Amino acid sequence: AIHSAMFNPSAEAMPLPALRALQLERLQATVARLNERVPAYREKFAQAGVTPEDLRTLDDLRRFPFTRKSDLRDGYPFGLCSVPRSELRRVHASSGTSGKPTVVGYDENDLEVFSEVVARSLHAAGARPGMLFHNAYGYGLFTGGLGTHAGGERLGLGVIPVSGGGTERQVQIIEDLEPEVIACTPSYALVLADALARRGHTPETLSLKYAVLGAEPWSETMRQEVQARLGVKATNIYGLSEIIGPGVSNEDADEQRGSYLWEDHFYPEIVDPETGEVLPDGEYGVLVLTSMTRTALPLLRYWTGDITCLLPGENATGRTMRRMDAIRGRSDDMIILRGVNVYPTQIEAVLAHLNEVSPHYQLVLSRSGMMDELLLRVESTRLDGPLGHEIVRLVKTQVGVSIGCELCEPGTLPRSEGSKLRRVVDLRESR
Ligand code: ADP
Ligand code: K
Repeated sequence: AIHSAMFNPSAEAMPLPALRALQLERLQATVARLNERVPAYREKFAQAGVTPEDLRTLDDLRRFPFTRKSDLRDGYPFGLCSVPRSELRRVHASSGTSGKPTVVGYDENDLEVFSEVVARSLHAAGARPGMLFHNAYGYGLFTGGLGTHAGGERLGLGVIPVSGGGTERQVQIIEDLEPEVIACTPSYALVLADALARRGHTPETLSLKYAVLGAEPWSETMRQEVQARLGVKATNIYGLSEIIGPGVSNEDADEQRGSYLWEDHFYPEIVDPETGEVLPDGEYGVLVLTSMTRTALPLLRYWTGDITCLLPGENATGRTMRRMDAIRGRSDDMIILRGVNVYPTQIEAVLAHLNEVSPHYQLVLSRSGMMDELLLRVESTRLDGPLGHEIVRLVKTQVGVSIGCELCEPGTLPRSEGSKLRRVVDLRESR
C-alpha cells in the first residue's frame, strides 16, 4: 500500500471489520435521527412497519424503505431537512421531474463532509497540494462548481473558479496560468481539446496532468481520447446533489478501474431495478445510497436510478473501500445532456402551454462530433419556423438546455400501444 497516495489513509484504508462496525453505528444514528426529526420519514417507517430498533445488522437495512426523488419533490423545498432552516449554510438545486427543482440544504457539518470527500476524490485523481486546479464545472445552483471548489481548497490546491462555458477564455487561462489539474464534464474536455489543438497545442505543450471528469456517463474510448489529446490521466468522479454532489466516488489515477466509493460517509447497495431486492457485489442493478454523516439532509436508501455494480476484490491502492463500475445507464427516463439532467416531463410542461402543438412528441438523442444533441420532434398543426424557434427558446429558458426542434405533421409520431411509450430514442453509440 502506498499511503501517500491517499488524502485520508486512516479512513480510506480502514480495516474492513472497523469499517463495517462504523457503518452500522452511523446507519443506526441516521435512522434514529430521521425518525425523531423528519415527520415524512417517521410516516414512511410506520408504513413499512419498521422502527429504528429493527436495524441491528447491516443486512437489516434492506427492511427499510427507499427514498426517491419524488419524496424530495413532495417535501419541496425543505420538507426532508432535519435541521432548522437557520442552520443551513448553503443550498443547491437539481432538476426535478416536474420542472420544479429539488432543493438540497447543507449545514456546517455537511459542508465539512462535502469538502472532505471531494479532497479525497481529487487526491485519488492525482492532484497534490500546491497544484493549480482549473475548475470548469458550472458554479451556481448546480453542485459541481462550488463542491469541487471547496474540496480543492481543502486539499491545498490553488483553485481557479473558471466555471463552464466561454471556451476561448478557458483556453487563455490554461495557456497563461498553466494549471496541472482540470475538472469538467468529459464531453467538455473534448471541446477544450479541440480548441487547444486549434491554438497549436499538443499534449507536450500543455501543463495539464490530471483531468477529473463526471456529471454524465462516458466511455473508455472517451477516456483514451481525452488522455491522448490533453496529455492527462483522466479519472471518473461520480456524485449527485441529493447525496452530497460530486465526490461520492472517484477513480484512482494509477489504477483507473472503478471509482472508490467513500463508504464511511455513503453506504452503497445495488438493487434489482424491478423488485428492489438487494443484489450481491459484482451484479449490476440500481445504485442506492444512504448518506450516513449528513446532518441537514441525510437520506435513507436513496434510489439514484443509476445502473452500476460494486466491484469486489483486491486492489493495489491499499484502500479497503469498494469501487463502483462506470454508470451503464439509468433505470428511469432521465436524460443527461451535456451534464445537465433533463426529464421528458420538463419538456412536456413547456409544450403544454402551446396551443398549436399536440401532446405527441419524441426526444432523439444523438452525437454530433464531441457533444450530445437533443432533438425534440413534436406534432403540430402549424409547421413554420417561428414556432420551432419559440419552442427552442422556451426550453432553453425554462429547462436550461439547448435543443433542436422539428415540427411534424399530425399523426406521424409513434403512439402508445398499451405499454409505456418510449419517448426517448437514444442514437448515441453505446458508451
Ligand atoms: P451532478 O452535480 O453530479 O451532476 P446532479 O444531481 O445534477 O449532480 O446529477 C446527478 C446525476 O448525474 C447522477 O445521478 C448520474 O445520473 C449523473 N452522473 C453524475 N456523475 C456521473 C458520472 N461520473 N458518470 C455517469 N453519470 C454521472
Ligand atoms: K448530472
